[in-house]
Amino acid sequence: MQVKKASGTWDEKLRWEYDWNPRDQMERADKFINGLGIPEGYVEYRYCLSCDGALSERIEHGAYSGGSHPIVSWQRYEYHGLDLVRVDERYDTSGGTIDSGDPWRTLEVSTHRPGAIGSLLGKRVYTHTNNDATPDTTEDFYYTYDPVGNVVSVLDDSGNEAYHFTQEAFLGMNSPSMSLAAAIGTARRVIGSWSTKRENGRMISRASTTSGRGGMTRRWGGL
Ligand SMILES: [Ca+2]
Ligand SMILES: [Ca+2]
Repeated sequence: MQVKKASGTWDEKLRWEYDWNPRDQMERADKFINGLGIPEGYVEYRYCLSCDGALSERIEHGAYSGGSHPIVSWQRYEYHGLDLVRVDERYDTSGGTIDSGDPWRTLEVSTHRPGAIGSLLGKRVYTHTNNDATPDTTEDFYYTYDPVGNVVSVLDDSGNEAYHFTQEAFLGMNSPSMSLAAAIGTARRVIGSWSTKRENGRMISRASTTSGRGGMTRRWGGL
């Protein structure tokens, strides 16, 4: 993205660069700001060849500091078939920087209807506020669908409607404009890893390497 200055010349404010693997999957996205040659941050993506090529890890590197880009988030995705059933993250037991030797803890566990790509039925979300693997907050969400498979509402632990969705007759979602995953506080964890996808008029949520319509979370290219 470039911004025009009063002089009529253009300033580069934001630029993304992407690397792809031989299977056409994004391996890395670098974010550059203000025309600088060193990225502001970047994200690496790893894929599971034995899981239909699904995204398996997402590693986010923060701002350049002390000669490197420290890892600020390292997440792992686990599947049953094509359904994403669990998201874990690495954490440092003493609050230090995240590295490949750090242990895992669970962020989300999802349940799906049976089927090759089963609708999401429920999700348990764990929030961690300190440096151990014991969740400090646990929330459950349940998904309800209309007869053709669109998400209608998300219920909380008590059966109260936490979020409600309406659909246009032809595939579009009227509301809410914000993403479903963001609404339940999981956007930070799944940014860049999920997309909304519609198949035969049915909205599904799945890990994907392609951006989809609707925007259940931010799409590829976002930090
Ligand atoms: Ca560490
Ligand atoms: Ca804890």
